[in-house]
Amino acid sequence: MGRIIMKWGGGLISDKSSLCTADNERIRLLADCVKTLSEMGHDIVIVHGAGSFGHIRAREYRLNEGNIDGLDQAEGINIVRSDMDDLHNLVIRALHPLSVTSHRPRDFVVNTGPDFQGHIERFLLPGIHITFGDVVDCDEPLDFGILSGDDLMLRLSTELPDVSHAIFAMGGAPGLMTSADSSGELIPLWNNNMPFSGHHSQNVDVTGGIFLKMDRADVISQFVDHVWLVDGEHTTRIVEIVEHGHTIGTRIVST
Ligand code: IP8
Repeated sequence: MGRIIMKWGGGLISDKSSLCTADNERIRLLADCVKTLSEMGHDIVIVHGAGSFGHIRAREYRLNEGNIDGLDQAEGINIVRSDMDDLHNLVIRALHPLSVTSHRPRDFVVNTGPDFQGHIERFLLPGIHITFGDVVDCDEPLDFGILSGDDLMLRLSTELPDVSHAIFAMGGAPGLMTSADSSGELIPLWNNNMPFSGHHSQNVDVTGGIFLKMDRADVISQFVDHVWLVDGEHTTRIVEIVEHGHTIGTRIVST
């Protein structure tokens, strides 16, 4: 059974416009989906985003820019880390009675972006592992920064052995769309030569939104057979990918 690396988008599991508001029902449904996949015998890594538990305050304290002279950001680092712990604990609780191994990036990662330093082997023990986008320490002069869950997806999907699926579960759309308005159609198969429509709320997100995600998904598709962007509100679609190899969503293929 292959290893499944799964991202639960922050906008899917929280209300992005309202500080620290989790969507417990969606978390429960995603957790049930993981239980199903685990019963099928898969090793699973869950990476969850930050949503309104991370982006709003990280922007307020400009944590994505690193250490800024004259600005007291220590309080912001503590608040965002503690809020991320709250969201993380909600996710872990929903996964009960599965036993999960949690990896807080701040405990094993230095630096941000796709080349962050950190031992990915810790995700190799059989079973279910879970991690998330976080505030991590960085080399001077930055001192700290924001590691996106999408960069964790990239490293975990390309460096762990036997990865059969990398699945990005998002909210708000069935997959990648030709246009953001109501005339938009789902793009069922996508490679990085093809256009797509995406909106990055630069006023909210401190990481790269859909453009970062598609960039990372494209790299992953060079290593992993099944790379998908799906509507995480329909968790049966995730199971369909694993059981049947197809569903309603966007499959990302390498060029
Ligand atoms: O939502 C961002 O992670 P992402 C992490 O996966 C924080 O991009 C703390 C804003």
